[in-house]
Amino acid sequence: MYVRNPQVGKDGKPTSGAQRYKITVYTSDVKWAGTDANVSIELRGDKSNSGLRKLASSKNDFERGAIDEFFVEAPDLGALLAVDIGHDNRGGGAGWHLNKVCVLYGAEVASSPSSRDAGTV
Ligand SMILES: [Ca+2]
Repeated sequence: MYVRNPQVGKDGKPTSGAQRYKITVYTSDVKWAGTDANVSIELRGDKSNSGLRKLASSKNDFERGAIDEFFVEAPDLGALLAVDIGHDNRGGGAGWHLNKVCVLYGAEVASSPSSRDAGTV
């Protein structure tokens, strides 16, 4: 699943200067942890930030105990400083318990502190 932006060429590969960020989202394995709300992420680096990107796939993602992977293309953000993830509170039982989110880019992995309730974007 890809969240595309204009930095991506016709062949789906990043144009020069773009980076591909692999986002792995771990939903907690607790009651009512899953959500059907629209989940968005923003990656903030020391050079730039990605802007808000919707994370969605064709399947029912962000369910209890699930691990969902997404790719976000963005210009090189520099060193990743912060990852904001949240949802729009839509749908029944929108509340979402996020265990953690990992961002893989280049050779580096950034991981959030474990276990928290995801806020609303
Ligand atoms: Ca869902």
